[in-house]
Amino acid sequence: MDINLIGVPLKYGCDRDGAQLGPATLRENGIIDIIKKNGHDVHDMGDIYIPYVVSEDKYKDHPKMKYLNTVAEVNSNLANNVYCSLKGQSFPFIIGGDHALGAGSIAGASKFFKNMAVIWIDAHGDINTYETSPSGNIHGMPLAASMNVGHPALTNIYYDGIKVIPQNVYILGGRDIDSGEFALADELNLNMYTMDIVRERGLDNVLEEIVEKIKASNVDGVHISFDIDVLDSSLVPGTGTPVAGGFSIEEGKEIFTTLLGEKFITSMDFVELNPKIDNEDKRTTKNCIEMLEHIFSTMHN
Ligand code: DIR
Ligand code: MN
Ligand code: MN
Ligand code: MN
Repeated sequence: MDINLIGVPLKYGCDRDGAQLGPATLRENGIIDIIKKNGHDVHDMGDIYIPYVVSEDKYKDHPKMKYLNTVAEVNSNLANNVYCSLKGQSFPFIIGGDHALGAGSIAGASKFFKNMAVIWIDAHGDINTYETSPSGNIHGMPLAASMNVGHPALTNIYYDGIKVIPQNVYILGGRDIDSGEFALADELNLNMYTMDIVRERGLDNVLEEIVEKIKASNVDGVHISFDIDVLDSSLVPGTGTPVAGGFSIEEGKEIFTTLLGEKFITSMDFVELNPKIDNEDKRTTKNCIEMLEHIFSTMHN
């Protein structure tokens, strides 16, 4: 595979210092070599520029969304990088940074594809709006925005309006979903596979159903957005919002073995590593690297 690595050292979407260090930490720990040694061609596009904003200004643009205009602008620049990568026949692999960047990745990919699917792998739904968000953090809103739900500053990133239709959205691993998010998932009839459902039906069965549904839909691109907090909190203390009851490393690997094995994945995010709050043993970074080794060894050449 020809891979464009795109760093997005964003922290304004989670409002937590340290999330901006994700791309540098993954590069320091060898992500480029991991991609290369698995037979891929990699082009490190560097980091998307993140303007500096003082925390006193976080509500300057909107009373219920932190750093709104900055997050929107960064996403627009990311979107164009993703679009250009796909135009150049490269696979955009986006490393965060917080999950607000998902809106930019999806905007860029959706401009390239006629009809795309998104697999959102996360302990959270990320389908809040400023009206339902308990935090005001935009990293809890990108998937709603991509479906054209929420504030225009977010739904009109890169180009106006809907980026992915709700029937092409798959949410996997959710176990800390806000009440407004459940209401929206219901209203839009989203394909939501919460951790309760995964435990009840089995991960392999759930993955198989997602694959079958995607194959039966006429999508021409599939984006994976992987929030590392979908892994169990004991494995990822170095993420902003760890949640118990998550996937093991083996289960995380199984997800990618199945999904990447289908050869329909066309872009991917890997987000929410916060090296600043990791354990002394650097457990979160190590587990991220182990996941990345698996991802790039599973991805076809
Ligand atoms: C929470 C946390 N639902 C919020 N979201 C996170 O602030 O909207 N998403 N951490 O990954
Ligand atoms: Mn190349
Ligand atoms: Mn997330
Ligand atoms: Mn999350």
